[in-house]
Amino acid sequence: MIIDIIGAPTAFGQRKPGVALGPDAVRFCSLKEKLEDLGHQVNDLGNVKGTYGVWAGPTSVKDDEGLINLKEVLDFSKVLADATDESIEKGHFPFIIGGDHSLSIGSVAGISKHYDNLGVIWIDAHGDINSSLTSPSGNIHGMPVGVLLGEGNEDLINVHGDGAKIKHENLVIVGARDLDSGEKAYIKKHNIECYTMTDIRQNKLSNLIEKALEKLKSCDAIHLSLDVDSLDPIEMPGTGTKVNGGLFLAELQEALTTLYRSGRLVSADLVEVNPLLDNGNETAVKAAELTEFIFGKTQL
Ligand code: EXY
Ligand code: MN
Ligand code: MN
Ligand code: MN
Repeated sequence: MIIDIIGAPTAFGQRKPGVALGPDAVRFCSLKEKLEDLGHQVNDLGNVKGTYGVWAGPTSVKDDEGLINLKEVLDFSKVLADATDESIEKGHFPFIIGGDHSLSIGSVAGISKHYDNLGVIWIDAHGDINSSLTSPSGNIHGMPVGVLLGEGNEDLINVHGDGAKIKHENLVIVGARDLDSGEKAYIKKHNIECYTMTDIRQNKLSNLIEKALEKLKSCDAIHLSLDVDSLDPIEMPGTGTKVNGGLFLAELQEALTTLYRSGRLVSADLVEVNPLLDNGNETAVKAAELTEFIFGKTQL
Protein backbone atom coordinates (compact mmCIF):
# COMPACT_ATOMS: atom_id res chain seq x y z
CA MET A 1 0.00 0.00 0.00
CA ILE A 2 1.02 3.66 -0.28
CA ILE A 3 1.54 5.14 3.18
CA ASP A 4 1.57 8.91 3.74
CA ILE A 5 3.47 9.69 6.93
CA ILE A 6 2.01 12.93 8.31
CA GLY A 7 3.77 14.50 11.29
CA ALA A 8 1.30 16.28 13.57
CA PRO A 9 3.46 17.96 16.21
CA THR A 10 0.68 19.62 18.15
CA ALA A 11 1.01 20.04 21.91
CA PHE A 12 -1.91 22.42 22.35
CA GLY A 13 -4.23 19.74 23.71
CA GLN A 14 -2.27 19.44 26.95
CA ARG A 15 0.28 21.38 29.00
CA LYS A 16 3.54 19.42 29.09
CA PRO A 17 6.40 20.44 26.76
CA GLY A 18 7.92 17.79 24.53
CA VAL A 19 5.07 15.96 22.83
CA ALA A 20 5.52 18.19 19.77
CA LEU A 21 8.89 16.44 19.31
CA GLY A 22 7.13 13.07 18.95
CA PRO A 23 6.94 12.90 15.14
CA ASP A 24 10.66 13.48 14.63
CA ALA A 25 11.63 11.17 17.51
CA VAL A 26 9.70 8.33 15.84
CA ARG A 27 11.08 9.17 12.38
CA PHE A 28 14.55 9.01 13.92
CA CYS A 29 13.97 5.27 14.40
CA SER A 30 14.25 4.65 10.62
CA LEU A 31 10.48 4.43 10.36
CA LYS A 32 10.29 5.06 6.60
CA GLU A 33 12.94 2.43 5.85
CA LYS A 34 11.25 -0.10 8.14
CA LEU A 35 7.91 0.33 6.35
CA GLU A 36 9.60 0.18 2.94
CA ASP A 37 11.27 -3.09 4.00
CA LEU A 38 7.73 -4.45 4.49
CA GLY A 39 7.10 -3.72 0.82
CA HIS A 40 5.13 -0.51 1.14
CA GLN A 41 5.63 2.71 -0.80
CA VAL A 42 6.14 5.44 1.82
CA ASN A 43 5.76 9.20 1.32
CA ASP A 44 6.92 11.30 4.26
CA LEU A 45 4.86 14.49 3.92
CA GLY A 46 6.71 16.23 6.75
CA ASN A 47 5.06 18.00 9.67
CA VAL A 48 1.75 19.81 9.52
CA LYS A 49 2.11 23.46 10.52
CA GLY A 50 -0.64 25.54 12.06
CA THR A 51 -0.79 29.32 12.43
CA TYR A 52 0.31 29.28 16.04
CA GLY A 53 3.39 27.02 16.03
CA VAL A 54 3.11 23.86 18.06
CA TRP A 55 2.98 24.74 21.73
CA ALA A 56 1.55 27.73 23.50
CA GLY A 57 3.69 27.30 26.58
CA PRO A 58 2.24 26.04 29.86
CA THR A 59 -0.86 28.19 29.51
CA SER A 60 -3.38 26.99 32.01
CA VAL A 61 -5.90 29.68 31.25
CA LYS A 62 -9.31 28.12 30.65
CA ASP A 63 -11.62 30.11 28.39
CA ASP A 64 -15.20 30.84 29.48
CA GLU A 65 -16.19 27.40 28.15
CA GLY A 66 -13.51 25.72 30.28
CA LEU A 67 -11.24 24.88 27.32
CA ILE A 68 -7.48 25.48 27.08
CA ASN A 69 -5.85 26.58 23.78
CA LEU A 70 -9.12 26.30 21.84
CA LYS A 71 -8.11 28.57 18.97
CA GLU A 72 -4.76 26.80 18.54
CA VAL A 73 -6.36 23.33 18.57
CA LEU A 74 -9.07 24.48 16.16
CA ASP A 75 -6.51 25.94 13.75
CA PHE A 76 -4.29 22.85 13.84
CA SER A 77 -7.26 20.52 13.41
CA LYS A 78 -8.34 22.28 10.23
CA VAL A 79 -4.88 22.04 8.64
CA LEU A 80 -4.49 18.37 9.59
CA ALA A 81 -8.00 17.50 8.32
CA ASP A 82 -7.09 18.90 4.88
CA ALA A 83 -3.97 16.70 4.84
CA THR A 84 -5.73 13.45 5.78
CA ASP A 85 -8.62 14.20 3.42
CA GLU A 86 -6.16 14.60 0.54
CA SER A 87 -4.30 11.40 1.46
CA ILE A 88 -7.48 9.30 1.43
CA GLU A 89 -8.61 11.04 -1.77
CA LYS A 90 -5.42 9.77 -3.42
CA GLY A 91 -6.13 6.24 -2.19
CA HIS A 92 -3.20 6.38 0.24
CA PHE A 93 -3.07 5.30 3.91
CA PRO A 94 -2.56 8.38 6.12
CA PHE A 95 -0.35 7.49 9.10
CA ILE A 96 -0.43 10.43 11.51
CA ILE A 97 2.28 10.71 14.17
CA GLY A 98 1.65 13.04 17.15
CA GLY A 99 1.70 15.15 18.98
CA ASP A 100 -1.04 14.96 21.58
CA HIS A 101 -4.37 13.19 21.05
CA SER A 102 -6.32 16.37 20.24
CA LEU A 103 -4.89 15.83 16.73
CA SER A 104 -7.51 13.14 16.12
CA ILE A 105 -10.19 15.84 15.91
CA GLY A 106 -8.60 16.87 12.62
CA SER A 107 -7.22 13.54 11.41
CA VAL A 108 -10.54 11.69 11.74
CA ALA A 109 -12.57 14.64 10.39
CA GLY A 110 -10.58 14.57 7.17
CA ILE A 111 -10.80 10.78 6.83
CA SER A 112 -14.49 10.40 7.76
CA LYS A 113 -15.57 12.63 4.84
CA HIS A 114 -14.87 9.68 2.54
CA TYR A 115 -17.00 7.10 4.34
CA ASP A 116 -20.64 6.66 5.36
CA ASN A 117 -19.85 4.61 8.46
CA LEU A 118 -16.24 5.05 9.56
CA GLY A 119 -15.39 2.75 12.43
CA VAL A 120 -12.87 3.84 15.06
CA ILE A 121 -10.80 1.59 17.31
CA TRP A 122 -9.40 3.79 20.08
CA ILE A 123 -6.57 2.06 22.00
CA ASP A 124 -5.89 4.22 25.05
CA ALA A 125 -5.64 4.18 28.84
CA HIS A 126 -8.21 6.97 28.72
CA GLY A 127 -11.58 7.49 27.07
CA ASP A 128 -10.75 10.95 25.64
CA ILE A 129 -14.53 11.31 25.60
CA ASN A 130 -14.92 14.37 27.83
CA SER A 131 -16.53 17.62 26.81
CA SER A 132 -15.92 20.98 28.48
CA LEU A 133 -18.83 20.09 30.79
CA THR A 134 -17.21 16.91 32.14
CA SER A 135 -13.46 17.55 31.72
CA PRO A 136 -11.49 17.79 34.98
CA SER A 137 -8.64 19.62 33.27
CA GLY A 138 -9.85 21.62 30.27
CA ASN A 139 -7.16 19.85 28.22
CA ILE A 140 -8.58 19.14 24.78
CA HIS A 141 -6.49 15.95 24.37
CA GLY A 142 -9.03 14.44 26.81
CA MET A 143 -11.91 15.35 24.48
CA PRO A 144 -11.32 14.25 20.85
CA VAL A 145 -13.71 11.27 20.99
CA GLY A 146 -16.43 13.47 22.51
CA VAL A 147 -15.91 16.07 19.80
CA LEU A 148 -15.99 13.45 17.03
CA LEU A 149 -19.26 12.13 18.47
CA GLY A 150 -20.71 15.64 18.33
CA GLU A 151 -20.35 16.68 21.97
CA GLY A 152 -19.16 20.04 23.34
CA ASN A 153 -17.66 22.94 21.42
CA GLU A 154 -19.47 23.55 18.13
CA ASP A 155 -16.42 24.92 16.29
CA LEU A 156 -14.42 21.76 17.08
CA ILE A 157 -17.39 19.54 16.14
CA ASN A 158 -17.71 21.34 12.79
CA VAL A 159 -14.06 21.01 11.73
CA HIS A 160 -13.99 19.87 8.07
CA GLY A 161 -17.77 19.56 7.82
CA ASP A 162 -20.75 20.10 10.05
CA GLY A 163 -21.71 17.73 12.81
CA ALA A 164 -20.47 14.52 14.35
CA LYS A 165 -17.87 12.54 12.39
CA ILE A 166 -18.47 9.12 13.99
CA LYS A 167 -21.50 7.31 15.43
CA HIS A 168 -21.62 5.87 18.96
CA GLU A 169 -22.17 2.35 17.58
CA ASN A 170 -19.08 2.63 15.35
CA LEU A 171 -16.62 3.25 18.19
CA VAL A 172 -14.70 0.72 20.29
CA ILE A 173 -12.46 1.89 23.15
CA VAL A 174 -9.72 -0.59 24.13
CA GLY A 175 -7.40 -0.50 27.16
CA ALA A 176 -9.30 2.03 29.29
CA ARG A 177 -8.26 2.12 32.93
CA ASP A 178 -8.54 5.80 33.89
CA LEU A 179 -12.02 7.07 33.00
CA ASP A 180 -13.48 10.19 34.61
CA SER A 181 -16.95 9.95 36.16
CA GLY A 182 -18.48 11.97 33.32
CA GLU A 183 -16.89 9.62 30.78
CA LYS A 184 -18.18 6.51 32.56
CA ALA A 185 -21.70 7.97 32.59
CA TYR A 186 -21.50 8.90 28.92
CA ILE A 187 -20.17 5.49 27.86
CA LYS A 188 -23.00 3.75 29.75
CA LYS A 189 -25.68 6.16 28.50
CA HIS A 190 -24.70 5.61 24.86
CA ASN A 191 -23.86 1.94 25.28
CA ILE A 192 -20.42 2.50 23.78
CA GLU A 193 -18.30 -0.65 23.35
CA CYS A 194 -15.44 -0.28 25.84
CA TYR A 195 -12.96 -3.03 26.74
CA THR A 196 -11.19 -2.04 29.95
CA MET A 197 -7.87 -3.48 31.10
CA THR A 198 -9.90 -5.78 33.37
CA ASP A 199 -11.76 -7.12 30.32
CA ILE A 200 -8.43 -7.58 28.56
CA ARG A 201 -6.90 -9.50 31.48
CA GLN A 202 -9.96 -11.76 31.60
CA ASN A 203 -9.88 -12.40 27.86
CA LYS A 204 -7.07 -11.88 25.37
CA LEU A 205 -6.37 -8.56 23.67
CA SER A 206 -6.34 -10.02 20.15
CA ASN A 207 -9.64 -11.83 20.85
CA LEU A 208 -11.17 -8.52 21.90
CA ILE A 209 -9.84 -6.93 18.72
CA GLU A 210 -11.59 -9.69 16.78
CA LYS A 211 -14.74 -8.85 18.78
CA ALA A 212 -14.30 -5.16 17.91
CA LEU A 213 -13.97 -6.03 14.21
CA GLU A 214 -17.20 -8.03 14.45
CA LYS A 215 -18.92 -5.12 16.22
CA LEU A 216 -17.79 -2.83 13.38
CA LYS A 217 -18.72 -5.24 10.59
CA SER A 218 -21.17 -2.77 9.04
CA CYS A 219 -18.49 -0.05 8.83
CA ASP A 220 -17.11 0.73 5.37
CA ALA A 221 -13.62 1.45 6.80
CA ILE A 222 -11.83 1.47 10.14
CA HIS A 223 -9.47 4.07 11.64
CA LEU A 224 -7.05 3.06 14.39
CA SER A 225 -6.13 5.67 16.98
CA LEU A 226 -3.26 4.34 19.11
CA ASP A 227 -2.25 6.30 22.20
CA VAL A 228 1.08 4.99 23.49
CA ASP A 229 -0.15 5.52 27.05
CA SER A 230 -2.34 2.44 26.47
CA LEU A 231 0.84 0.48 27.14
CA ASP A 232 2.17 0.03 30.64
CA PRO A 233 4.49 2.89 31.70
CA ILE A 234 7.23 0.26 32.20
CA GLU A 235 7.07 -0.27 28.42
CA MET A 236 6.44 3.38 27.41
CA PRO A 237 7.82 5.88 29.94
CA GLY A 238 7.96 8.77 27.45
CA THR A 239 4.35 9.95 27.54
CA GLY A 240 2.49 12.63 29.44
CA THR A 241 -0.42 10.87 31.16
CA LYS A 242 0.92 7.54 32.39
CA VAL A 243 -1.43 5.06 34.07
CA ASN A 244 -0.12 1.85 35.70
CA GLY A 245 -1.49 -1.56 34.80
CA GLY A 246 -1.34 -1.19 31.03
CA LEU A 247 -0.77 -3.35 27.97
CA PHE A 248 2.39 -5.29 27.26
CA LEU A 249 4.25 -4.70 24.01
CA ALA A 250 3.96 -8.31 22.80
CA GLU A 251 0.18 -8.52 23.24
CA LEU A 252 -0.31 -5.22 21.42
CA GLN A 253 1.95 -6.39 18.58
CA GLU A 254 -0.24 -9.51 18.28
CA ALA A 255 -3.42 -7.39 18.29
CA LEU A 256 -2.03 -5.08 15.60
CA THR A 257 -1.28 -8.13 13.45
CA THR A 258 -4.94 -9.14 13.86
CA LEU A 259 -5.99 -5.67 12.69
CA TYR A 260 -3.61 -5.73 9.73
CA ARG A 261 -4.83 -9.18 8.63
CA SER A 262 -8.44 -7.93 8.69
CA GLY A 263 -7.52 -5.64 5.78
CA ARG A 264 -10.05 -3.09 7.05
CA LEU A 265 -7.76 -0.35 8.34
CA VAL A 266 -7.55 2.71 6.07
CA SER A 267 -5.72 5.07 8.42
CA ALA A 268 -4.06 5.32 11.83
CA ASP A 269 -2.89 7.82 14.44
CA LEU A 270 0.06 7.13 16.75
CA VAL A 271 0.01 9.72 19.52
CA GLU A 272 1.40 11.07 22.80
CA VAL A 273 5.08 10.15 22.40
CA ASN A 274 6.92 12.72 24.53
CA PRO A 275 10.72 12.42 24.15
CA LEU A 276 11.35 14.91 26.98
CA LEU A 277 9.76 12.46 29.43
CA ASP A 278 11.52 9.43 27.95
CA ASN A 279 14.50 7.27 28.87
CA GLY A 280 16.73 8.01 25.89
CA ASN A 281 14.53 7.41 22.85
CA GLU A 282 13.10 4.14 24.19
CA THR A 283 9.44 5.09 23.76
CA ALA A 284 9.86 6.28 20.18
CA VAL A 285 11.83 3.10 19.35
CA LYS A 286 8.98 0.93 20.62
CA ALA A 287 6.41 3.16 18.89
CA ALA A 288 8.24 2.61 15.60
CA GLU A 289 8.32 -1.15 16.25
CA LEU A 290 4.55 -1.15 16.89
CA THR A 291 4.07 0.75 13.64
CA GLU A 292 5.74 -2.11 11.77
CA PHE A 293 3.04 -4.44 13.12
CA ILE A 294 0.28 -2.03 12.03
CA PHE A 295 1.66 -2.48 8.52
CA GLY A 296 2.11 -6.23 8.45
CA LYS A 297 5.36 -7.17 10.19
CA THR A 298 5.44 -10.81 11.31
CA GLN A 299 7.92 -12.48 13.63
CA LEU A 300 8.53 -15.53 11.43
N1 EXY B 1 -9.46 12.28 31.43
C1 EXY B 1 -8.42 13.27 31.79
C2 EXY B 1 -8.80 14.64 31.22
O1 EXY B 1 -9.73 14.68 30.43
O2 EXY B 1 -8.16 15.63 31.54
C3 EXY B 1 -7.07 12.82 31.25
C4 EXY B 1 -7.01 12.80 29.73
C5 EXY B 1 -5.71 12.27 29.19
C6 EXY B 1 -5.79 12.21 27.67
C7 EXY B 1 -4.66 11.46 27.10
C8 EXY B 1 -4.47 11.56 25.66
O3 EXY B 1 -5.03 10.36 26.37
MN1 MN C 1 -5.53 9.56 24.22
MN1 MN D 1 -4.32 8.37 26.88
MN1 MN E 1 -26.48 7.34 20.60
